Amino acid sequence: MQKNIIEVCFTPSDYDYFKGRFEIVVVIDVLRATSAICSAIHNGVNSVIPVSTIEEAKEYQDKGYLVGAERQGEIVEGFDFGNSPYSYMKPELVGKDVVLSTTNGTRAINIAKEAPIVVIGALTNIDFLCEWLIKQEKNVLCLCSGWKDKFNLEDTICGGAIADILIKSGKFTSDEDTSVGAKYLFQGAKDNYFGFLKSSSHRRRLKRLNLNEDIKFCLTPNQMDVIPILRNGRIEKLEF
Ligand code: 3SL
Repeated sequence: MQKNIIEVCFTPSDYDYFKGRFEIVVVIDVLRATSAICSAIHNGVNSVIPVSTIEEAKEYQDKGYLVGAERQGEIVEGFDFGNSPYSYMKPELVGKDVVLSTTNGTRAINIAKEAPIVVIGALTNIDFLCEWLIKQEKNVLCLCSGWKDKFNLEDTICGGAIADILIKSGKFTSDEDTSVGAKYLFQGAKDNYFGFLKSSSHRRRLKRLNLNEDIKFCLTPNQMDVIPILRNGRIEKLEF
């Protein structure tokens, strides 16, 4: 039996080295963009429109959309909310199309948007997502959003976890050292993500901003059976 490929790309700036070989790209920004998007879609937001720049976000706001915008971990002044998963659990957002711009996550989604299938991955939906990925019988790339084109631990660990689960299914294999390294990091972190990531740069950054509850939420696996998928520039719920 021919196995499918699963690889991990550490940063958006490395994406050019991988792109074109994978039918499915899983974009990951554990802290916090893709965790927030999973929350939004799981809690009934109709769609999330990911935009890369504050200017685009502003244009949508002028058209009357609800818009979340985050830079450096903080809500950008003048916008409705930022990037906390809790902001997207509100009854008033149910059924709405919401726009989101974040430092790295929405940018990574837009970098991957030409791939045949783009889905959103986080620890919060990991098992459900992997179960679906295994059934697709397609090559999968985990694109880590990183931090400003640099490597980060939390996205890499999540990519390593996805690679580990897919390879253990017997239907996938990987070849790149990025994927091997991501799996090793996942192995070291899996019993205590919170402790393992204590000294990671973004965990420290969010802690300084008193966002510990967000961190705990984003590092708690399997809270939602949802797969957000990008279609025509909008992220919506994949229905089965
Ligand atoms: O970089 C991003 O897209 C964000 O997830 C960063 S933050 O967690 O909102 O600070």
